[in-house]
Amino acid sequence: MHSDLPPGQRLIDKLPRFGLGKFAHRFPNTDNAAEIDIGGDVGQPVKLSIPFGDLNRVVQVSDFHCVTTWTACGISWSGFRFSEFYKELVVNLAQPEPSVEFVVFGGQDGYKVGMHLEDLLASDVLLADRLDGQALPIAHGAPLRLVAPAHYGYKSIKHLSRIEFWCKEHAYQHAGFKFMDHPRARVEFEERGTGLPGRVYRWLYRPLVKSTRRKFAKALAEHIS
Ligand SMILES: Nc1nc2c(c(=O)[nH]1)N[C@H]1C(S)=C(S)[C@@H](COP(=O)(O)O)O[C@H]1N2
Ligand SMILES: [Mo]
Repeated sequence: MHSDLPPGQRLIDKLPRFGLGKFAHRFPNTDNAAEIDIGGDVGQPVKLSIPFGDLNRVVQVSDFHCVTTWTACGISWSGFRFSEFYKELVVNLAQPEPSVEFVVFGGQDGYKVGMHLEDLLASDVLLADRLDGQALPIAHGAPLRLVAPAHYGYKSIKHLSRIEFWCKEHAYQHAGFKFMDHPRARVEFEERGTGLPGRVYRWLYRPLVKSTRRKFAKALAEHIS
């Protein structure tokens, strides 16, 4: 079963709370009703409330691949297809320019990441608000997160609060160093970052996994106590 993991990935048994160290101590506001701001090259900036009642709810079981080489298999998400969200809600309500190609996401914790619209329209890309049949926990991105299984986990933004649609590739402040981001970050092609071969990142990142997991778990335990 696990012999077909993507190149350089290793199986772990449970999805950990994870990310770049500086985000370990940042948490979403869970007091207010959750809304997503839509902006960029659009005719009408809008706020959309979660859950998106008009869209079809889908359940998807998929594997999750972190760029630091861990993979968690068979994660059960529930939410809305990004393609449907875009075509039904964004196009109708925000009226983006027809030539929109690039999307910048922002999280409540200050995290930002960009993706090509074409990659986001794949049928396995979700905006998820449930995990294992329960409301999405803080650990994994409450109130809403992106799930893009074909791309490294750093594209699957948690605590989503803002989406910008742009006609051209749009500069954004990546949370880490520039070499850590790849515009597509496809797992299949080991596009871990920009500038170095995919295999080199394995050796850079692998030693950091254990301590990062510990740091994120400890910060969450302190936050909820
Ligand atoms: N807002 C936000 N989204 C984020 C991160 C983060 O720190 N903040 N970390 C990214 C990274 S590197 C990974 S591997 C996944 C981890 O998701 P998990 O904590 O549910 O395992 O979230 C991604 N999305
Ligand atoms: Mo990651």
